[in-house]
Amino acid sequence: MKSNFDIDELRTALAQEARALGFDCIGITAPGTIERAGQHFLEFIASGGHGDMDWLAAQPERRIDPRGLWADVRSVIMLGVNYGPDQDPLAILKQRTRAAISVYAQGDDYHDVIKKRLKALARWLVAAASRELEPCEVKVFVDTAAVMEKPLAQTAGLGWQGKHTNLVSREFGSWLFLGAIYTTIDLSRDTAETDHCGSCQACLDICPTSAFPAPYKLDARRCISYLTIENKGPIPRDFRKAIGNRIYGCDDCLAACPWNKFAQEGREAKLAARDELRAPGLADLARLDDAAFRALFTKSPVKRIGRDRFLRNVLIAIGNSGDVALAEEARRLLDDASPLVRGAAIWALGQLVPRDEFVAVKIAAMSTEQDNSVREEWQAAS
Ligand code: B12
Ligand code: SF4
Repeated sequence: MKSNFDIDELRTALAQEARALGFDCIGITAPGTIERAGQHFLEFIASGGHGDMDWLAAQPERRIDPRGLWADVRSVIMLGVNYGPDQDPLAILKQRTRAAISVYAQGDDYHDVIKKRLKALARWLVAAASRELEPCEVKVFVDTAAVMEKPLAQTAGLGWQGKHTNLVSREFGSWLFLGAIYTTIDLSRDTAETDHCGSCQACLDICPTSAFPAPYKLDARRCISYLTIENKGPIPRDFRKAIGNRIYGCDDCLAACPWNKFAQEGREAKLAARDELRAPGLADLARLDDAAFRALFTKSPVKRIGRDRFLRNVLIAIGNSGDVALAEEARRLLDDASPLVRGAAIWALGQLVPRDEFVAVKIAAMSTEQDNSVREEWQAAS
């Protein structure tokens, strides 16, 4: 021991520093506290619930116990950033010619914003610990490695995993981004939070695609967040209508949670909704070329899916718009260079124009279409 500063004082100072850096909550847990969640994770992977997210299934030993990722970790510091919306996120779903982008993606990418803060806090910890107590090492994560952030946040006392599988906080409801710092120093632990869902199942009932086979279990393959963000191919036909105008992620189960009555608006300007992403018109989005797409979504997580997947999603929303005027956008995109976009344009057009008109377009297009997936889309649409 180098000074009178003890481990609890270090913890208190760490919490103050976290707050100053823009984190809204902090809790500390030990690496060996998520054994049951690890078991559930293995069951989830065995059932195939992760769909095409092979990265999620890879090296499970690293994910199910923090010591599998880093043998020297002694404490896990979990942090939350509130991104509570300033409007009802479900209101946009009624504006069918406009696009619904999920709350988390209307501002800057949280990975970038939070990672910078985690690094700053970790640097502070390394300096304070070695100055006052003993040297320590750190690693930071925000959805960037094999870390079970939600169960760790629960054992660190930040909230509990609700029936929609996300962490619910008494203070911030469903709207918390999570980040983690693993460290080699032994810090005092917080008490785990317990489940406060009770008999409520509002999140399960609202899900448009029935993605919950049971409370606390999500089949990611049915979740609109997966279908519009992670899924690289065409959107499976069974889910297209249910997607409505959601073009990037989904907030329905989060928004339905009654614990949101305690939620507050987020205080980080970088994560706040950009005006142009609150309710963009589908027609404008359908006209984005690659450069315009990149410009509109600079620093936004939406950029990650690229222009073609994005247009695929916009076309599904156009097909669901009920607005015949938008058929022109679909018709134009039948000639797009991307087969993914052409395939979604076929479906959209089929939803909006009369059958005889659609069949005439199909006959003309089939005479030149070379791509098998697009030809299949025409066939299925008849
Ligand atoms: C993969 C992933 C996804 C996938 C799968 C989602 C999922 N539920 O797993 C998809 C693409 C669908 C997704 C969507 C979303 N995601 Co996501 N995602 C992740 C990621 C990278 C890993 C999550 C994971 O480990 N999944 C694997 C499964 C097994 O975990 P699980 O569902 O939590 O499984 C638990 C339950 O099934 C339970 N369980 C199973 N059986 C049983 C039985 C009983 C009896 C009980 C009690 C429990 C139980 O135990 C399991 C382990 O805890 C994390 C970041 C990270 N590294 O942790 C972000 C993360 C979970 N996502 C996040 C967000 C914000 C979202 C979206 C809200 C985005 C959006 N608006 O579209 C949606 C929410 C959809 C939903 N209802 O979950 C945040 C959630 C923050 C929070 N407060 O919880 C995270 C933590 C990212 C972050 N750093 O902030 N996501
Ligand atoms: S994010 Fe939407 S689609 Fe996914 S589980 Fe929640 S309500 Fe269902």
